[in-house]
Amino acid sequence: MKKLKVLLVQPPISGITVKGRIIEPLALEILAATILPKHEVRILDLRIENKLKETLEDFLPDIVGFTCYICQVEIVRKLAKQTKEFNSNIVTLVGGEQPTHLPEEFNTPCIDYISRGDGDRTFPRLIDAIVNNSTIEDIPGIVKVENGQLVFGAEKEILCDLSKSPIPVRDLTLKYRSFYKFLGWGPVGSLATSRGCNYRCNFCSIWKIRKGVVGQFSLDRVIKELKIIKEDSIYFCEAHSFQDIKYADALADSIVLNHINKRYMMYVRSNAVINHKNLFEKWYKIGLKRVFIGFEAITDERLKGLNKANKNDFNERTIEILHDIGIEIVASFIIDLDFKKEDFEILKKFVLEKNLTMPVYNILTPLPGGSLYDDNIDFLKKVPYSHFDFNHALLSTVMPKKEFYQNIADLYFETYTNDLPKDLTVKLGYTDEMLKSRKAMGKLLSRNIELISEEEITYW
Ligand code: B12
Ligand code: SF4
Repeated sequence: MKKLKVLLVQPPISGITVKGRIIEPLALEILAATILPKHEVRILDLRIENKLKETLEDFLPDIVGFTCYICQVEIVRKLAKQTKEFNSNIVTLVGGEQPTHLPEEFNTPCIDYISRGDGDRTFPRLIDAIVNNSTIEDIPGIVKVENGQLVFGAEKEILCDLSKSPIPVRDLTLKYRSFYKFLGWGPVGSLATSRGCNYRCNFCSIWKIRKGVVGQFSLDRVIKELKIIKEDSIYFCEAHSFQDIKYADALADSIVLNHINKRYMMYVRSNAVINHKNLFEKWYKIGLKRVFIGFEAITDERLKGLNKANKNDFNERTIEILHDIGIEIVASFIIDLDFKKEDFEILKKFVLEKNLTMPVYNILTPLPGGSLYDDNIDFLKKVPYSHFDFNHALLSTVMPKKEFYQNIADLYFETYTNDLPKDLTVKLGYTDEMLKSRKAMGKLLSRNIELISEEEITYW
């Protein structure tokens, strides 16, 4: 079989406030693993080096594949166009979250194939089909773009048995790895212990895209990856890492047994913290120093409305427990479109009183796969994809738009420039320099929101 040159591309960062969060392109490293050494593969990370043209000239690929989230649709279409302009014989592919939801958005002459769902097993079959010029009809999730029409293959695959997923080829991102960082931690390596989520929050697309199925990687596999990853800091790339408590407990034991000394950050839910405090203490001892928690709201009524299956009391107690242990919390809150001045005030008071050190305020954003999106689809089609970054109010707000944004900007400013109690900063290991950069970050985040407001966008 002919050996092809395959270039896999991570698009540049779009939207705001994500500049300090660059995680290794796990999807591309996995895809590469499925076709190596049969074919030659390169990964181009455009978040770090803006060199599509140079790479095309230097590598002369036969195939170029792009991964794509919602806010990257326009940029990926543009990159595919540049690729075809360079050489129209290059076969272009796009896959990932957004093409899985809305393949029709990629129906352009610059794109040849769209991949929906997990690519672990389908990608090598697609490459074979391209080499052999054979039909894609029986390949799960593959869509061919043909004369302006989308020709669909078999139903997309959601991989449940993750033993079928190869280990990401991290050597392909060697030259970028020192740039992978996450909110002050870096360089950061990344891995997953699971895919999918058991919960059913109605604003979230994670469980929907995987049809509610959760898959778990074996403990051996995770330990193997931890040993492969050279970086001392690890980002667990998944919905949340304590879905299976027995597994999380056993993983902690294996980490100790294997003498792995790293520090970890992971997504968790507050009910896991409340119900398994001891496990968090155990994990803290082996390196868990930061968690991301979607608190979302601070009233039971709003939590119920989001189907979060959680209580505010849990959230409050979680903060106390984690701060007491010494684990930093990146706490995200949803700014609902019906927010009024008093809602902002109550939220600000809560964050300040609880001494949350890293709050994130996400504007409720309709995502494909969710009812808020479906109910407003005609209107949302007019909104640029680059604005789906959780920092733009895409639907109408109860407050006048400018005031709404100003309140978010004020929230960022005031909840980052506050002084924190000394005992807490000592527990969390914050140095004076870190405290200074926290304040600077708050000012920057606040200014970013003001800039969006000044753009005077009128969708509605
Ligand atoms: C890690 C992560 C990030 C990282 C970035 C990682 C990266 N490499 O870019 C950070 C934290 C920076 C981030 C930021 C954002 N993220 Co994010 N993120 C995730 C998370 C937690 C995991 C994604 C992941 O790596 N999965 C593991 C890989 C292996 O899976 P995968 O990407 O789906 O890839 C598989 C298939 O899709 C397919 N595939 C993927 N690409 C390709 C390409 C080809 C050619 C083929 C054939 C197949 C293929 O094969 C892969 C293997 O099976 C998910 C939530 C979740 N739990 O899934 C959200 C998620 C992907 N993010 C989301 C969003 C909205 C964002 C933001 C826009 C908003 C925000 N503020 O968070 C920003 C924008 C970033 C930007 N580039 O501008 C949404 C995407 C929704 C959508 N429809 O696109 C998700 C689903 C979360 C959600 N809220 O619903 N994110
Ligand atoms: S918001 Fe978190 S807990 Fe809720 S469904 Fe999404 S990933 Fe699961």
